[in-house]
Amino acid sequence: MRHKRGLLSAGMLLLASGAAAADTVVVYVYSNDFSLNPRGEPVVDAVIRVGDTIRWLWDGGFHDTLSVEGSAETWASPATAELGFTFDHTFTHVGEFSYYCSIHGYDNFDGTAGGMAGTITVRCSADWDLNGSINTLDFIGYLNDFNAADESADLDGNGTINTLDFLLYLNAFNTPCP
Ligand SMILES: [Cu+2]
Repeated sequence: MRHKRGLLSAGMLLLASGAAAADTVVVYVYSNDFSLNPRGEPVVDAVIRVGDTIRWLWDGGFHDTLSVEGSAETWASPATAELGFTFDHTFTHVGEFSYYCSIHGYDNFDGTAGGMAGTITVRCSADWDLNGSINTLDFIGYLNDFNAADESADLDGNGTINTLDFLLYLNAFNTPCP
């Protein structure tokens, strides 16, 4: 009886802590681009999951990062040339979000930006392979990371990977993705 009650409260805890642990993804800011790669390497825009944080890292030059007008995700960093300066924004909406540097780029006022500009693409949390659709491959991908005890499988972010993390993934997988 005691044991049963314990299981029940574990289940309620699970419902209460639906938010998955999230990653922080670094985007380099340099003259004149935004990229997952440091300067000199191919420019790649970030693709993340809902709840993840983008950390822009100043890597040379005087820049800022601003969301375009009308964006469901809004942020505005200070303009600075300080090497190693960082600015964080946590994304809570699924979609593709354009942004720009107001010194070397511009807002097109149609949801896009030009010049020194980039996009952050935000996928649903069950989209494990980040390809824009949720299917068996995502499930298998999570299962692989779970079995490999990969840190990314620790969805409740408590430092251990166990059944509760698996259930969190299952919940996300069964939740419709906009
Ligand atoms: Cu700039």
